[in-house]
Amino acid sequence: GAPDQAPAQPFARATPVTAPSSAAVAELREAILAKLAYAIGKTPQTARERDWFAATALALRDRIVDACRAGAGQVPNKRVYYLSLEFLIGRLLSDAMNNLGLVETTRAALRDLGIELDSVEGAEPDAALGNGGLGRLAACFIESMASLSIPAIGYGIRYDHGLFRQSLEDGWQKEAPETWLAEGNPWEFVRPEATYTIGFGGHVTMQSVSEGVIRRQWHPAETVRAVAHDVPVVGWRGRHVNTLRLWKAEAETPVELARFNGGDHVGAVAARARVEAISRVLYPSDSSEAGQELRLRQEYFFTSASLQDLVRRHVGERGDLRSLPDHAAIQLNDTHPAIAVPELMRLLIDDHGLTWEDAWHVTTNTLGYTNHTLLPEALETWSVDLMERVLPRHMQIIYLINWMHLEEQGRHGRANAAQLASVSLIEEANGKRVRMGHLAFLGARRVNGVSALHTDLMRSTVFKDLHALDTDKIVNKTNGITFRRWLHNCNPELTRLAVETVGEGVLDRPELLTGLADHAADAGFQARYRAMRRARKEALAKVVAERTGIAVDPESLFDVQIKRIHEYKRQLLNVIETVALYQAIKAEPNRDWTPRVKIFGGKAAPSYVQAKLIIKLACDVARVANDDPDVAGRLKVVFLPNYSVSLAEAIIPAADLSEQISTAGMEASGTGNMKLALNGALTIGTLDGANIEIRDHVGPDNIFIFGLDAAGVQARMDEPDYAKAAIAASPRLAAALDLIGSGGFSPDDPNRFRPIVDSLVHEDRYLLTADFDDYWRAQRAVDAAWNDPAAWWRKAILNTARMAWFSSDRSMREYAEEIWRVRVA
Ligand code: T68
Repeated sequence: GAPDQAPAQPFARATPVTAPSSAAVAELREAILAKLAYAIGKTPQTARERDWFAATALALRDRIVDACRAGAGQVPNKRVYYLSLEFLIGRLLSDAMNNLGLVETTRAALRDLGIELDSVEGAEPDAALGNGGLGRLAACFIESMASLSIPAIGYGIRYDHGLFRQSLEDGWQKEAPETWLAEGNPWEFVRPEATYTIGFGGHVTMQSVSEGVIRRQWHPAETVRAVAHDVPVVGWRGRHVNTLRLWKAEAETPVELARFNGGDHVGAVAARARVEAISRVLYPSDSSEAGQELRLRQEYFFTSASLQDLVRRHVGERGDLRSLPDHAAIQLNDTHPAIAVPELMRLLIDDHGLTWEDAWHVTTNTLGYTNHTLLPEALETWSVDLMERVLPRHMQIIYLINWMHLEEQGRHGRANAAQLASVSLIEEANGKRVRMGHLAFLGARRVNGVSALHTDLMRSTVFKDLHALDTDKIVNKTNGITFRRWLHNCNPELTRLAVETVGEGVLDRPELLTGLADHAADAGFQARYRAMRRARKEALAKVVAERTGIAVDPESLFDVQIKRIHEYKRQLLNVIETVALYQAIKAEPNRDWTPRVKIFGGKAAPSYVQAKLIIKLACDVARVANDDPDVAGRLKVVFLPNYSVSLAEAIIPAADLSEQISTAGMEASGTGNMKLALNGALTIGTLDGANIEIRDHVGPDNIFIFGLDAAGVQARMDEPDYAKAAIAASPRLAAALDLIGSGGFSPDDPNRFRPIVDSLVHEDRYLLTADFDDYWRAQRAVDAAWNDPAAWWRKAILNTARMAWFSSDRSMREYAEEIWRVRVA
């Protein structure tokens, strides 16, 4: 397989239940052989796994094109355009095979050729064009829209290098470039005819065209071409195909020939390197400010290309741009494409001659904005100086939008200075900056949060004053996950069990999973459910051994925390509890401890020093605990390097316990929480994000909730010295912190983890100390529950049975009805 990627699914798929016809197998086999010969230029004797993958992907792509052509010709009444700087799509082969109903056909066709499907699947690199939840959500949504036959185009950037490859050197995170395109991408179609010019910098001229009408024209100093690369996305049962259109930046002039001929070989391509840097690498920072000029250029680049593309399509199909809101819904995934507000205004007014009023009506009836965070450090702002330099015409439009917006406040008698300052697009506190969240809010018809709690907090905190101006604008759209990938493909055994128990209809209608609840207490059914989990744990144990050299026992409870490393997600709370457990076991080695394997996975932003130190701590604790004979057989700690979508597919079906322990009010939703609960892991979690809705669905007896709620967090933060008080009140926490702070896990550098302990004692912004004792209590409740297997597996089955609502099909239906106003069949 590709280096550092998860092995492919080692089990037979659940669908279709019937064996493929030999004619279909022969036809696909010949198609794959033809691709291998004529598109790859290899023979079966010279082909590597990667070549077989490419040939298989190309053969399947033909089938997708056929499915696409079946529906071609009609112009849909309305299209959804989903603009996202990130699409964390992972591998596509199993998606394509499964949705086309060709898994077993492909397996048999390859087997005829002496090739195993699993190894072909393992040769596909992950498309890691995203950081974490936000990018993965976009990938789930694009698949669900295709499955629901919602006509949609996803727009993003075709990064040469996706999220960095993480390795651990002596426990320290090291980053290396990710190279998913090194051997080409068989899924994509290059569309040079869909190329647009994107400008940067320069100046704006004014020209009086008639009495009172002034035309402004932007004259950029620099331009770059955006070239479309299309990846077809086939929906469930091949009914519908949508497009993911990713833009690549190309210089207008590949080489300055005179300079090159004059001997300046590097200078001759310097300008090219500068503009093509726009689509070179994905920014690796999540939920924190990137704040670089290149990032602003990326945002404008893909937003402008996408809007030019959809405007051209609308003009071609309908003529008049004033009808755009009837035929297009544009969704902004976070504020990264928020520059769409002034860019659409500019295109409509400057390029297409609409009046300001008409353009504003079109804009505010076409755009929707999804917010994914309320953390102050993650709210995007750009300095006015930078915006004026890079996008001078857009800055003029933003000022005019703001002026009209503030004028209107005055007319409604809401003109007090504090109110105006809070709703203004310009933040004046530390140098003038444009608030991109406010800009997106004003430009959108609907603004949504991603869980019930998060949406409530939007209304009561960051967007409080804007919300008061239009109380219908903010709506909730709780996140979802695509069950095709996160149940059917990644857990074929559980899927087969579900199909055999409640019927094949469950593949189309996840609500039928509720039928499993009738069998939750049945010993025979529990045995089959446990066998599924056992098989997946054995497979994961192999991966762990290969990647880390650590031997883990599949009999143990697999306790999993997989997500980006961030202080608010509180991996540190989990590590400290691990230390306390280690101390407790050593103190009383003969108690009946529940054997546990703590599994961590996740990347830290390369510049996030504290997050990297937390990874190092987890690895140091792992080394000490895993070598200590006193805790052998009771506690193992694993940090799996290079967490990715494909690794998640291997971990999630093998998890017994899902750690969702963010400080209440800080995790907008979470989506890994949904994937793990669907696969039957029990959640230990706070009342944060979608955990609350998960509890409501699975039932409070089938989840382990602990800690302060969002209101409790707010109140506690106002208490003086809350952390010192909590540590003083908890001998267990104090002892764990002492051991960490005094070098118990870092004898080579006893002060290594002082900064971690100090940050808890003196500040503890994420309330670890406040929640520690209740977390410990909840973990011991988990131990007790594990020791009653019949009760444990009943809870696990009830989790699977009751998670259907968290399908991204449900999310997409809600967006379609309430935000986009498109009909879903
Ligand atoms: C996540 N956000 C939320 N951001 O943290 C998570 N940010 O609660 C939620 O479930 C998920 O979005 C989907 O709604 C992110 O993943 C980023 O990755 C990100 C990337 C760049 C800049 C800022």
